Amino acid sequence: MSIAFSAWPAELAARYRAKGYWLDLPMTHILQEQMRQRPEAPAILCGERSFSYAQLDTLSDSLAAALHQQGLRTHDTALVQLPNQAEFFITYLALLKLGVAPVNALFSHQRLELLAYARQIQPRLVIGSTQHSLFANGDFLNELRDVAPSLHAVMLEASEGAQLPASCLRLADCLAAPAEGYTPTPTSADQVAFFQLSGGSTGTPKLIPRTHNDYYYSVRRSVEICQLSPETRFLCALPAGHNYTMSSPGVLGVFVAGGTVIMARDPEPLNCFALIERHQVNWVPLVPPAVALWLKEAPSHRARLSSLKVIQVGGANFAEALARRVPAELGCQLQQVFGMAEGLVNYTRLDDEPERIFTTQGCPMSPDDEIRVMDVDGQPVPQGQPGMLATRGPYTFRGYYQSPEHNAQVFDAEGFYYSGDLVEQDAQGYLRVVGRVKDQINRGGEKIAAAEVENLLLQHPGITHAAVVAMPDELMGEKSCACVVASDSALKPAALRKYLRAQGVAEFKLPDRFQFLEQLPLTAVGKIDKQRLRNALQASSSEQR
Ligand code: AMP
Ligand code: DBH
Repeated sequence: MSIAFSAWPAELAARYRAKGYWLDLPMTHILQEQMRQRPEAPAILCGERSFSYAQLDTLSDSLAAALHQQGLRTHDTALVQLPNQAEFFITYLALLKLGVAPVNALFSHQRLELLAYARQIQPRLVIGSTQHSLFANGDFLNELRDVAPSLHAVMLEASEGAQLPASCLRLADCLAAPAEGYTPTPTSADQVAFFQLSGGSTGTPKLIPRTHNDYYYSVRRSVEICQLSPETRFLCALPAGHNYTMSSPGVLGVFVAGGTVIMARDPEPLNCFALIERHQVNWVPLVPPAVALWLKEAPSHRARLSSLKVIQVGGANFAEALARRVPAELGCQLQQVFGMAEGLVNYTRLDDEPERIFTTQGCPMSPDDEIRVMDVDGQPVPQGQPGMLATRGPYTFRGYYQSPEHNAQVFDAEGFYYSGDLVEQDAQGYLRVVGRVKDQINRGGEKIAAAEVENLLLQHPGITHAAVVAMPDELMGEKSCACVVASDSALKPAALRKYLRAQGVAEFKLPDRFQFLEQLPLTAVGKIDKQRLRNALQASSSEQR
């Protein structure tokens, strides 16, 4: 049975088809096209290994065939957690061919995140890496099998001949298996191709069903705007599964254009500079803190960066002062990107005036992206005034997976999604992100749902109240502070961090600071007054300067 999701109303779907946005082709078409146009061109460079498009096709066929032999079928789901390596994309393509919809967990995710995803999708397959502590032995697999009993497991080995947990296949063996006669069976183009991850603002991490039609359109339109070509040499240094890295225009955009992706394990500048020089990289997406680090290191390495044409920056608020330094100090163009895994992506255009590029986060990529900027009473604000962003369009989702209550809160009756961002829109349609109403911390592009961390803290017997809020940070933009009322006066931050780690939450969600208080300030209606907490933290951080 196909995966249930909130589809677009027929009238809008018809419009998106009529305008050529939705092609009714599964995303496996991307690889088919390159097999026709340039099978021998290099698609991925990963360490000392190089993979042509033809090799991506063969390897993903092999993996799909091996998984089919294990009993996996169209409309099944999978939980995938792989590091930034070619195998991530080979696996993604194999699962598209097989019609198995994955959740691509970030490599930084831990036990709680993976279990939350597994509970929601009931996967029949997990693909992990023994490099990750969760899969270093079989304990976590057993735990996953309690949630999803008919689970097959495939592991990427950290090193050749490494010990695998019991009852796992080796990914390397699956990739080496012959796949003669294998015929792909992707899900149909109007069905779920995979799940994206939401940054979230609730207790449980939410999943975003993305269909072939909507996602493939978002990638093709991004390729047009970003003018990718077979000459594109793209550095993949942000987490590969992130929506930005994958689709804006992302690695999939490079595959659509027939260019080359160079894998980096993370955005650390010196390693990236070496890759840029060695492989003549000309395009790289980054988050703001990475740009700050690159700007710091660049002066002594300018010559190594001479191939760069465009640095994209998105994921979190990018200070105008830093934006202005990019062209002069990194020697390339800046593109600002404001996107979300839920859909809507805004870009500054490559031929925009520099002022526009430095001071806005771009405008919607599709002519059929509908944008409303609303006040708290549900009325549109005058142009140029800040308000809540609401949007719908040909690649913006219509509901989180299995979350009717949350969906009722973030969608209006016309199907507009309220992203929780405060924006201003100018007369040309360009957006500036000026704030946020969702209860989230944006730690340099990594999103933390306050409620998720608060729930974990409140499970500690020594904590009576907890409120997690953002505090300003020079490098990360924001860091997280947990304001807690403790019944145990001997409780220390180190013990609380250890407690959270033991619960199995991703490291980036651990509060950067703990503030012990006698009581939490309350609003008139008796809710925790987070604004007052934030103001107090802001005041104390500026005192420290
Ligand atoms: P996610 O839900 O994890 O996909 O994160 C999307 C959110 O990241 C958006 O709703 C914004 O809050 C934030 N974001 C993305 N790009 C930018 C940007 N260029 N400037 C400010 N915030 C951004
Ligand atoms: O932060 C994001 O989620 C994001 C940023 C830029 C995104 O999803 C995107 C571009 O597609």
